Amino acid sequence: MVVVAGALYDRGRLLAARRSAPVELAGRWELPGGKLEPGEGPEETLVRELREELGVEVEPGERIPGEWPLKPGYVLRVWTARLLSGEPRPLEDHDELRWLARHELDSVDWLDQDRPAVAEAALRLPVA
Ligand code: DCM
Repeated sequence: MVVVAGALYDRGRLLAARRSAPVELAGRWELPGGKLEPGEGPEETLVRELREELGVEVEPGERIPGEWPLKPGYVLRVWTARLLSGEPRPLEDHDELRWLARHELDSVDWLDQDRPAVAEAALRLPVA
C-alpha cells in the first residue's frame, strides 16, 4: 500500500501538519497526505487528500526521489505541490498546521519516516 504525502510550498515555506490520531502518532508532525485508492494515480491522491484534510487546491509537482517504510505493508512516497487556492485548515487528521521557512524546519517533531523526505523537500524549497 502506498501513502502519498505532499511537500506543499507557498511563498518559500513548507507546510507541516500535526497529527491528532492515532495515539501513537498524535502530536508528531508530518507532510500531509493519505492512502492511494484503487484506480487513482498518486497525483490524484495528493489533490484529493489535501482537499479533504486541509480544504485547499494544490498543483502537484515532481516526485521526491525515494520511498520510506511505514507500518508493515505501507510505504511513503512524496510529491512536491504548490498551493493554488485556499488557506489550509486542519479539517481532518490534524490539530495544528504551520508554514515553516527553511531555518524553521527543525522546530517541529517530525515523524521519523518523514524526516528524509523533509530534508529533500528543503533542498527544493523555492525562494519566496
Ligand atoms: N503517514 C506517515 N507520514 C505521512 C503521511 C502518512 O507516516 N506524511 C502514515 C500514517 C498512517 C498512514 O500513513 O499510518 C496513513 O495515513 P492517513 O491516516 O493520514 O491516511
